[in-house]
Amino acid sequence: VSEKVEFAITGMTCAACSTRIEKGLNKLEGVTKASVNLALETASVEYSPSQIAPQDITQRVEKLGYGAKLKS
Ligand code: 9UX
Repeated sequence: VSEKVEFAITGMTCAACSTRIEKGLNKLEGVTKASVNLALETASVEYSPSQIAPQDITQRVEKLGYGAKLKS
């Protein structure tokens, strides 16, 4: 089973920021696909709910130094 969520991301200034976040999220156990859109300031993440929760993803983004807010 896989779920898809979108986050609003703040604090990205250059393309390397979005790449950093993408790599960081794709490394998380339970994340099957993460893609970050710099222009739209969004991250779209597919994950497996039995392994990880959206809050863990938010936390990871914050740990990388950016802001993340779950879009409902
Ligand atoms: Mo670009 Mo982002 O030099 O953390 S990587 S601003």
